[in-house]
Parts: sequence; structure tokens; C-alpha cells
Amino acid sequence: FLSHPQQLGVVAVGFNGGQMKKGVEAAPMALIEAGLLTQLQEDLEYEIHHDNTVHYYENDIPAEDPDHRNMKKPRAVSAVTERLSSQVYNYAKDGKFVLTLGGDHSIAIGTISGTGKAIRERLGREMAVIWVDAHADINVPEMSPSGNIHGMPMAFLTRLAREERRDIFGWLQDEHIVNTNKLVYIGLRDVDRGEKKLLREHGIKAFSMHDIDRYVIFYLPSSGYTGLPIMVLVVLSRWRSLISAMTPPIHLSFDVDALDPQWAPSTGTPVRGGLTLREGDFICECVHQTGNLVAMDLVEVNPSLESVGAAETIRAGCSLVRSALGDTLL
Ligand code: 4U7
Ligand code: MN
Ligand code: MN
Ligand code: MN
Repeated sequence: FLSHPQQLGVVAVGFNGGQMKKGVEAAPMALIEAGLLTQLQEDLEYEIHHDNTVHYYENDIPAEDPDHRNMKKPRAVSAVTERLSSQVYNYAKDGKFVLTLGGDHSIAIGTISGTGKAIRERLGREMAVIWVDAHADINVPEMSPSGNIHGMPMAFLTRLAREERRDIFGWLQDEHIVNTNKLVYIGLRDVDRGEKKLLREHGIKAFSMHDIDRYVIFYLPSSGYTGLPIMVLVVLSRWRSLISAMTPPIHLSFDVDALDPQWAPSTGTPVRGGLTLREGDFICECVHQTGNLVAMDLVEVNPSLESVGAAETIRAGCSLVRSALGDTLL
């Protein structure tokens, strides 16, 4: 029972410029129309702060936006994420939980920089990022196979990639930056060669799908029970001791393509061999239970891809958000 309802700031970001496929900009509306915010308000008793607007940032998107250092639409992504960063900051600085509905994953440059700055100011602490994704999204522009910025946000957020031009992420200041030792990946299974090298060189913690499978084999009880939730429990309990030793505030950035396409087919870059929906929910529930979660992004739902799977993908997205916001127990 909460005598003071928890304050929830919601930002709906209809942005698709971090990649090439149309449709991801329709996800915030689809998630809201599926009843997500109503559920958070009525079932989970959050007090919702939302401008009832899906932001498309038309006025921030420049007409001329030639490639720069192999990046596609760099000025558009920079301008939109700079604007988003201050929207997120304004909620987080008052101690509100910030939920951002994307949009492609480039928007994390805005969300994470905004919460990171607010947490530094409010609590004098560095924030941790839990990045649940099939991909590491840490390509430095020059080494990106696609030039799509949704594969680069963690590179800019950690300063592994840096650009001086103000209109191309030069607005990112020290207060926005994430320490590589405060980043944890879960669900990786499609990591580019250059990214693997970066993860190794900087000792970035990652639980790949391989790790998740491996713990199952190691911890398989003699009865031979192969229940999937057990492996995630084991992975997370190792990782939770690590987290609770540091107890930092946590920003959870959840790319729906971390789920197997069986549960979330409608996404721009699906990769087979992913998490079940139940495993994804369980990760979110565990992160909620740390008590340290301050913000969540849900990104990369694209309702116009795989039309038969769109409703299912939207339902999966709603479920992940509810789980992260505490919809666990009876
Ligand atoms: B997502 C990729 F090369 N790594 O950089 C790239 F495989 O936000 C994919 O995780 C990036 O969906 C996927 O383009 C970005 C590619
Ligand atoms: Mn991904
Ligand atoms: Mn991603
Ligand atoms: Mn994707």
C-alpha cells in the first residue's frame, strides 16, 4: 500500500531516424492505445505525468543532413536526442521515475544522458545502465557496418565515440556520460567484430545468450529439470550481488529485439535465439526489486513489420514495462 502514489513521467518519442525502416515511430501510440498508461495508473497506482503528446520533433529535424563520419542523419538524431535529454532531465530532477516509449534505440542518447545528469545532481552518484538487447549498440561511427546511429548510442554515452561539433552530439557534457564500469548487457547474440573488441578492452560486463544457456547446464538439477526461468534466476542472482555491492541508481534500456522473434517479431533487426517473454519479464521484475530503478526505455517496437505479429509484439512490450514498474506479486 502506497500512501503517496509514485510519480511517473512519461515521454512518447515517435522517432525513426536512427535507422532506415519506417514504422517504429508509431510504437508509442500503439503501446498507449493498447492501454499501457491506463494499466500503470489503475493497476499499479502510479501518478502519471504526461503531456498527452507523441513527440515527432519535426521542427528539430534539419532539411539538409549529409552523412558525417559514416553516420546517417547525424544532425537529426543529435537534435532530437538533445531535446529529449532535457525532457527526461526535467522529470528525473524532481525524483520522478521516467518511462520513455520509443522510437528506435538512438533515442537512448537522450534518455540516458538526461537521467545521468539528474542523478549526478540529485544524489551525487554515477548511474548504472542495464542494456537488454540482442545487440551491444556500441559501434564507434567509423566501425559501424551500417552507419545507422541506433547501433551507436552506447559509444557516445561512454565517450568511446566523441565528436566536437555541437550539432552532432558535441552537446554531450561530462555530466551526461556513463562510466563503462557501470554498464551491464543482457541478451547479446549479434555483436559486431569491432564491438567485441571494445567490450573486451574495456572489461564491459555482458551476459550473452551463451552465458544464459551455460548457467542452465551448470546448474541443471540432477532431476533433469530444464525450466527456462531457472537460468535467468542464476544469471541475475550473480549479477544482483554485484549491483547491490555498488547499489547505484539504474537506468534500464530495453530493446524489444532482446526477446526471441517468436515473442516479438515486429522489430527492425530481429535475431533468432533470444529471450522468452517470460525471461524478459523476469529480468524486468528483478531489476524492479533492486529498488534502484530510476528510468526505463522501451524501444524498437515496429508495428508495421510482420503485421500478424504486431499485436503480439505490442503486448510483449506492455508486459515488459509493467514488470519493470512492479507488476510482480498478487
Ligand atoms: B538496435 C548493427 F551491424 N550492429 O550497427 C548495426 F548488425 O538498437 C545492428 O540494437 C544494430 O536494434 C541494431 O547496424 C541496433 C548491425
Ligand atoms: Mn537490438
Ligand atoms: Mn538496441
Ligand atoms: Mn533492433
